[in-house]
Amino acid sequence: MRSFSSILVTGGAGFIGSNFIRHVFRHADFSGKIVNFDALTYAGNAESLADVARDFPDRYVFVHADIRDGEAVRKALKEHGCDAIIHFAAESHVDRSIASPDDFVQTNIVGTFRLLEEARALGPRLKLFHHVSTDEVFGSLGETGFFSETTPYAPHSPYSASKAGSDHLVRAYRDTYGLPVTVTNCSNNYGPYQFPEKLIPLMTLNALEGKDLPVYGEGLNVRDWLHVEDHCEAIWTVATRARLGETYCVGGRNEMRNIDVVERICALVDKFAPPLPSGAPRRSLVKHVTDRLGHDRRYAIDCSKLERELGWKPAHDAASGFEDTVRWYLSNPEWVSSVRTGAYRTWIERNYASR
Ligand code: NAD
Ligand code: TDX
Repeated sequence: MRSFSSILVTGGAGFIGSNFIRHVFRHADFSGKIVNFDALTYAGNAESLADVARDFPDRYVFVHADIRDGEAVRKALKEHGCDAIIHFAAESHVDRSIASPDDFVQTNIVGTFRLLEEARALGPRLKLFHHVSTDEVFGSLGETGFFSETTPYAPHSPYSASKAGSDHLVRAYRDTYGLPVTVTNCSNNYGPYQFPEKLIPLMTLNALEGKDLPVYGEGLNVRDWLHVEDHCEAIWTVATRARLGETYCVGGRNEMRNIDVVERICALVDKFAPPLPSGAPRRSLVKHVTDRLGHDRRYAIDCSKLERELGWKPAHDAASGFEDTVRWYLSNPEWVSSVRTGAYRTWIERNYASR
């Protein structure tokens, strides 16, 4: 088992990164330090880790900086004696990549390159560079079959193409310079602290507020939903136990059509929130809208390598996972309003100015 004394986590103020940092502090066998290195884009919310900052003041550090800034990366690695990097930072929303691909190329490809260069400069001090990637690099499935570690790359959106580029760079640094890398390619995550542009929090909050629920096309596209805590445990398992150089696919064995996800959310919001003024069930808010350009039809992951070799299994079932998630968004209006208004930027300055 690999152990680390100080981990640089990039993108730790985002959805999965913040859940990961909390998971490692609260549930993993880890006594070291975590340096959360995040540029706080619209998707980064340092408030998502307020409890961690409070409970682990000597072991949690926040660095407000950009992965494209090599000097800032170098300084953070040196100052905090990091011996591992776990790389989440990315532009992550497919629709934004279609409207405006520039930042995706800059952060996901150029930013990953910059980080790899700084990782390489650490030499033997670096025990691990773990790269967090997506199943979208494999393209789209038909009615049957699954993505696995041997599926050829065929990305369709600027987002997935930029993630594919970053995956190739990471593996090139392994093959060329012997960088100690591991990679995970994961399916759609759900859970607390997800920015409400993604399907599940967007539909939950729109349903709560009686707004339209914009389902792309017929809503028949399929995603394989994985609870974010199961993903975090998978990353920790791979980071600490996988053979260096390996890739693992991570999925929830939980395929659902988008329309069924939205209807499930509507039923849960009807159950836990006050009724709409009209008394109509929330599913009446569903509005079929123009389809996403190049919309991948189906994603599904065969995660048997991870199950077989490292004994990981998703612990959350969809029924309770979806219910807990919807209830979390209904019970955290302050978090929702802070990510929507950008108030967290004031919060970070207030809370971290002196660190
Ligand atoms: P997110 O958009 O919620 O968070 C991204 C974080 O990265 C934010 O805190 C943002 O401030 C930070 N960031 C962006 N650009 C940066 C830069 N140039 N320098 C430093 N920080 C920067 O994303 P997420 O959903 O948490 O995804 C995390 C990772 O997991 C990404 O690499 C994504 O591709 C991958 N992934 C996500 C999913 C999913 O369902 N959300 C599934 C598979 C893989
Ligand atoms: O308003 C919407 N209406 C809708 O029908 C939105 C936001 C989405 N959708 C559909 C598009 C997808 O088929 O729902 C599905 C899920 O959409 P997103 O939440 O945008 O996720 P997706 O595009 O599948 O990508 C996600 O999973 C893989 C993450 O955003 C990526 O970062 C990750 O790599």
